[in-house]
Amino acid sequence: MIEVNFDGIIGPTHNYAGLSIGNIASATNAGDVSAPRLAALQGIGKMRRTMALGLRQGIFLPHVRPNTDWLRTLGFVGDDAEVLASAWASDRALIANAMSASAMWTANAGTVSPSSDTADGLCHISVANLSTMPHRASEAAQTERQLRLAFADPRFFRIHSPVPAPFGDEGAANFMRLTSQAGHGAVEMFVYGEGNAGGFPSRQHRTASEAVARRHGIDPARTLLVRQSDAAIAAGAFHNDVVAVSNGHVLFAHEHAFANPAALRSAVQALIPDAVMIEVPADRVSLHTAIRTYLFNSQLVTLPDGGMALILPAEARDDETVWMWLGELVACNGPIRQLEVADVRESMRNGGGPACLRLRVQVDPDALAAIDPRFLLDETVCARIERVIAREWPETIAPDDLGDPRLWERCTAARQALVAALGFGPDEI
Ligand code: SUG
Repeated sequence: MIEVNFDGIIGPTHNYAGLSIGNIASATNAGDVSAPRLAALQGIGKMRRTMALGLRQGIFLPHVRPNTDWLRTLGFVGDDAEVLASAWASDRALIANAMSASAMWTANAGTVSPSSDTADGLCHISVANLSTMPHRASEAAQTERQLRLAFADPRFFRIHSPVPAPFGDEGAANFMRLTSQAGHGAVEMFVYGEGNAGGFPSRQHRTASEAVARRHGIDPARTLLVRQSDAAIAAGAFHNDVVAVSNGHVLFAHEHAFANPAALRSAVQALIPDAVMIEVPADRVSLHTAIRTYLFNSQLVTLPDGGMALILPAEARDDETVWMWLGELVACNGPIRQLEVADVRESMRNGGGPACLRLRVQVDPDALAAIDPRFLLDETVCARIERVIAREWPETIAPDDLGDPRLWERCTAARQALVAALGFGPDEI
């Protein structure tokens, strides 16, 4: 199987509106001036890094923003400019929601079960409903459109519409998968939360996780439902991928990521006896530091030579305790051999690290050939995207700019330029 990482291109409306309760970075940076052009170029820079490591890279496009269709469902009428002006006059928060670039975090686009795990041998993808936050819930329709376009071939792929609200489903950010090196198969782990923790909502509901596993046709004997610890949610781990990441036979997690880590360990060992579980103890890296630096929101990837690398946010390198721990990790001759640092600070400031920005899809060569090639990246396409971003994306967005008709027009035109540059028709995506 070949793993393709599909990153969301960071859209021209990237801004700091503080929309996500329980996401400490989003709350802390609310009201700051954002830098959409820099943000998007940082995102492309990370994609270039993964390609340079010999990995396959894909893209998803920014959604239509401002999202006038969504505002129309709230009763605003007229042409786009009228809809936006009346929404701004009525409730600025609605415009903040309609301008959010949050579709960039494609780890929340959907949950992917590769064909080797499913009863019918197809790769199943469930679109996430993201029902907990309004700005994220409005993503599902456009996400579904892109997924159905990219993975249209029914010989290999099956796309499922979102699980109905209010069963919150946040996609692959709360999903992990382990595979045995010694041929013991795979295990899919669905991580959910219960109720409120420290005043923050748990966004992934157990019912939604169970529904996704059922729809994908995963063998119940190889499915684990894992409860996230309340302590992690209360400390700001609004998604499991803020405190844990898996790849191949390796699970890398914070000591306090799960409600019952001992039970998880023995369940994994029973199914994947050669699994390696690397747990970072709280007395080396506190939960608070792990969440501030996004140590675990790194991409754990298998390199072409079989070794594993962690693609970490720069914030993890900038913290002495985290960097020291990582130095020991790579020195100990375990499966993780290489550290790669990616600067995605603009995304980080809204709570999105390297792992949030990508959706992993594992495919065999035939299924890879069946993916719409416009969603796959190479150096030439990268350069083309960078030129569009450099020319069209706003340099900055301050909170009051969100009500400026010139910004609305500019962002609409910027996305249209990207859509055309990538070979999509104006209404195709
Ligand atoms: O849903 N931030 C996103 C960050 C998502 C990170 N994804 C993963 N962990 N996989 C969220 O909280 C902030 C938007 C704002 O405040 O304007 C935001 O939506």
